[in-house]
Amino acid sequence: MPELQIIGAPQSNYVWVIRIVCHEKGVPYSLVPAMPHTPEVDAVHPLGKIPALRHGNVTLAESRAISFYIDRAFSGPVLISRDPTEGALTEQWISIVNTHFDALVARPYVGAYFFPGTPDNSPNRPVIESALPNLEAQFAMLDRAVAKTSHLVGRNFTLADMNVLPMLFYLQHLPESGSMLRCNPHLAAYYEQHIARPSVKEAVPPPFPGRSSWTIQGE
Ligand SMILES: N[C@@H](CCC(=O)N[C@@H](CS)C(=O)NCC(=O)O)C(=O)O
Repeated sequence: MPELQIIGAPQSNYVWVIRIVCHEKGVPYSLVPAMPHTPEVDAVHPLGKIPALRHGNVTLAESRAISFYIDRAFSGPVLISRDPTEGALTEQWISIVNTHFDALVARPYVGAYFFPGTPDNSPNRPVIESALPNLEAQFAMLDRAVAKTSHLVGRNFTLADMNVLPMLFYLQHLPESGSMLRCNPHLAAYYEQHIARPSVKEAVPPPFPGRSSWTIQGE
C-alpha cells in the first residue's frame, strides 16, 4: 500500500478532521505541513485550499471528498452509515456545519481574533460583534441536535461529529463563543465528551507561531 499523505497545516480545522478520520479508520498517514496557496497544495486543490490528499496515484481536494475516499478505500469502522436515512442525516449535518456554521459564522469570528487585519493586530471588533447573534443561534441549533444522544446522528461517532469538533475547539478558546458554548449544556457536555476521544485529542494542533496557547481571554 502506498503511503497516504495529508497535505496542509495542522491548525486547519479541516486538516484536523481528516486526521481524525484516519485515526478512526486505523489508516496510517503522514502529515505534509503546507499552507494554502503553496505549490504542493496548488498542485492538488484547484483553489489552493487545505487539506489535500495524495495516496499513490490518487490526488484529492476538499475534506468531504477526502473523507469519502478514506471511508470507502479502507476497511475499519464505517464513518458514514450505508443506511440511507442515517447516511443522509450525516450528510445533512456536514452540509449545515460546512456551509452555514463554519463558512458564514464561525470562520469569520475566529479569523477576527487570529487574522484580524487591523492596523495594530488587535481583534477585529466589528466582525466579532456582527457574528455574535448568528453564533448564538447556531450554538442553540447544535445544542438541540445533540441533546438526545450526545451525537449529531444516532448513537455512533460519525463523520458529522468528526467534522464539527475541530471548529468547536477553536470557539471554546475564544471569549464570547467560549461563554456561549458553556451556556448550552448539551453542546458543552458533547464537546467535553468527544474532545477527549483519542482520535480527536491526538491531533490537537500547536498554537500559531508566536502564541503559547489557543486561549484568548475576554476584556
Ligand atoms: N471546503 C473546503 C474548505 C477548506 C478550507 O477552507 N481550508 C482553509 C483552511 S481551514 C483554507 O485553505 N483557507 C485558505 C483560503 O481559503 O484561501 C474543505 O472542506 O476542505
